Amino acid sequence: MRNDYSMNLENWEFKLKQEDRWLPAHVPGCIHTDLWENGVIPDPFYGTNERNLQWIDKEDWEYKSVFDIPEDLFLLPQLELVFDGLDTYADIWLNGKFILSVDNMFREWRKDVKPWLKHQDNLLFIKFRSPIMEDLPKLKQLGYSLPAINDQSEVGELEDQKLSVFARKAPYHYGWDWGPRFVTSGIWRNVRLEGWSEAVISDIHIQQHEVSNQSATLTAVIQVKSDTSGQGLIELTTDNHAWSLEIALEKGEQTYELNFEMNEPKLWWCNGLGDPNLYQFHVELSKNEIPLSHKTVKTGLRTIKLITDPDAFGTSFYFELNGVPVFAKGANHIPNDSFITRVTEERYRQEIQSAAESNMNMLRVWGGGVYEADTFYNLCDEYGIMIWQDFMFACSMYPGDQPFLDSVRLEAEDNVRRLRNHPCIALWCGNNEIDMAWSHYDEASGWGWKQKYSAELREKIWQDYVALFHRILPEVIQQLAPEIAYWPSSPLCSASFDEQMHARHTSTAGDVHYWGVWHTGASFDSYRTHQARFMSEYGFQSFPEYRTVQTYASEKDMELESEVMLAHQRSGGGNQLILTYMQQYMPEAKDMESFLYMSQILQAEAIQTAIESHRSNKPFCMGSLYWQMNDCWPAASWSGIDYYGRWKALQYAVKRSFQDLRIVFEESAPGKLDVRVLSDSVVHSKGELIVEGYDFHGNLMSRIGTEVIIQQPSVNVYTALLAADLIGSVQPSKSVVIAKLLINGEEVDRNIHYWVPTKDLDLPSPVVKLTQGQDENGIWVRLESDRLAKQVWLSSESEGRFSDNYFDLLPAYPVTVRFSTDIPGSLPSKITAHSMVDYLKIERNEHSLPEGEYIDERQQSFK
Ligand code: BMA
Repeated sequence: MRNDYSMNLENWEFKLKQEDRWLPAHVPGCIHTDLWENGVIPDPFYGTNERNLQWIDKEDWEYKSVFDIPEDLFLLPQLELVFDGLDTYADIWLNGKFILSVDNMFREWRKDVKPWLKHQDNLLFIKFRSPIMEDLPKLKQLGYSLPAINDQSEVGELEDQKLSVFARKAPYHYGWDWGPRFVTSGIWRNVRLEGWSEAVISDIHIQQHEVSNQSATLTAVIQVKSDTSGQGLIELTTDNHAWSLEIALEKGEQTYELNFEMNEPKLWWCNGLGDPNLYQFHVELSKNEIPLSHKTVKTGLRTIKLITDPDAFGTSFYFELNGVPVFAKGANHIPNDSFITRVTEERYRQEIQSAAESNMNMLRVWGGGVYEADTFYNLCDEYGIMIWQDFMFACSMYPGDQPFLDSVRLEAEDNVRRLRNHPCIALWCGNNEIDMAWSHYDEASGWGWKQKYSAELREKIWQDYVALFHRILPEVIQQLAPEIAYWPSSPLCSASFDEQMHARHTSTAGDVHYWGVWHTGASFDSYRTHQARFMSEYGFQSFPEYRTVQTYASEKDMELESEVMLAHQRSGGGNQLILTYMQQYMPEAKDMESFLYMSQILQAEAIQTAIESHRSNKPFCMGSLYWQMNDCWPAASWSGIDYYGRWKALQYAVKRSFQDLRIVFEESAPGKLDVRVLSDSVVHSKGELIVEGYDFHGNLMSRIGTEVIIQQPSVNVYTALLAADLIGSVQPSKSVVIAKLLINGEEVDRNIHYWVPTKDLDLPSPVVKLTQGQDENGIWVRLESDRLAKQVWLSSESEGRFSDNYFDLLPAYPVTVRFSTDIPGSLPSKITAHSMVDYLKIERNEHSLPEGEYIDERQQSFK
């Protein structure tokens, strides 16, 4: 007979409280997806369906499972029901006996249920109370409302009653400026029955004291639950190493510490710096040579520090991994779905793989979503993506009553304990943008929240804030994961109130969210002038591609300001901002599909400017995380990857701009060009930089080249190159500068500079030849053009991504890209190409073709 054993509960059904009919349910899942799967409600994402589904969160919902217990599990003396996540307010009965009441989506719950279980026909019954009805009285009782700017209470027909702040529940469920309002209820993580006898290992924490290439000094902190006493033995193994510890088992819960050392460990490195080596630590507990329990944890050995020390510019803000300062390259991650339980391992993998492919080394799990699934962090460990982990608080002030504070402490403990063995965790951060929004130490700053309250209330709300983010959360980190830094809020100039008082507006310390571009309409050039020690947010919106829009809008809705399109654009004024910026930078698009394409090019140009200027400012700036990596539904948003995992133009631009070696241009004055090579590479190498001027027909006007010693953070290769020397008498609107970097004769980067904004380019109509083939590495596509083809967009009917896309194709530089698909065995049925001229409103010059011509060689040869 096994002595520790668990089984997931299955066969779930659900119903509306006041109805009799039970329907099949999915666990993990939620009420919205269950209703949808049973045909009770339509696709919540389609059209304006969201509006008609707001009744769901005002109701109580019931779930039940009838289950038998296999004999060997049933006979174990200890049987516990474990709930990994319940959303959110629920009472639970087992075989008619009330066993548990829960009130925090982010907690794990465990209940000893041995006395009430039967061998067969057990009934677990969970009643979810409406989160709206539950929290309305709390608002009334508080007597004043708390700010929660993204809580779309009016969509939920609650007028201005912002309830999200009372619930320990994913903030984005209540709506956000990129997402709909679906306040779900349900069993969102596994429910299982766990049994054991004598003793069981309940938790292992591999504490890392000192880690270097030479050795690692570690402690395995092992938690054991026991209903027996006596001599026990703990054995720890990894690779070919083994350690053991004799213990005195005692009844109850005990913690044992096994100190050990490893010589020449293989360290965990982030993407770009080395391999993300992982170790499996296996722990076995036995008594009198009889094994009682075993457990395995996977971790990587590394040190990650946040360095905030005075330096020549102010106070540093950077991550140091294994002693190496790292420029953080990445994005902000939001939940991948409004109904988070639909996110499969494949979807997580696709996101994290995309991050790694885009040369990122960090993602920020932003505080308005959820503490992510284990799978997410496993993948980040595996791909070397460091995680800036927010606690789940964003853009709101929160209540400070004792039950709320206690609940948060327990939630923090559960999640820090769950995640602390993941080497990817680089930082714990208290919240998103709350400190800045309230701005306690600067009367004139902030979002106008504090001014709405009396002096007394103002002080109370601030003290409630201090209790959460400056006392409870750092205490939990100190207690459970002391080797990881805690940062109270993002953005923030300093964790110290004293320093905050004096340095509120500084950008020479702390992290910054720069939204001058976008929210306040500043030009893309402002990215160059607004620098920070660490840029943890900045962003620019775009629309997803046409086929994504088609999943929520019908042909008649395909207008920017149609009701349906507006329902999928949650940033007030978002469309207007896109239009205004488009007028400034892009040529006019001829129709809706063209507009979507153009919006993506616009976004890519904005973020490329930002990334390359942040990197150019290294080491003053040591991080660049744009807003936002992904989407939770198909919509207009700041994402680089849409809801269906489709890479927008942005994602390809990011991939290029985040390369370890990157050529950047800057016009120091009109017609004067600087060319620089940025490097995050740990190896210093020698290369050759070649700069060429071309007209749009591929005629070479100039070529210069020089040897470069590539070093971190950058080398200025050319200063103030004159347009006249590079392009001769060709008009700036018809010419281009190309710079390429060769190492050992191999091209490692190529970048393009135009002298005028994209909207002023005199684009020719190209004839592009497409050749497609397949070899042992998969599918390739080769493109050649007789003239400049601007922003060539390759698309394929089957899902997948190209090694490069949305690039400029010049006659002198044919391009070969590869296509890869996430669906094994699937081949792209047809790859098509388009470029900017196809989407323009203005008539093209009469001597050229009205649109680009794309000759598919493969198709021709088949004719
Ligand atoms: C940032 C984020 C989000 C928001 C985004 C776009 O400040 O923290 O709250 O979605 O801006 O407005």
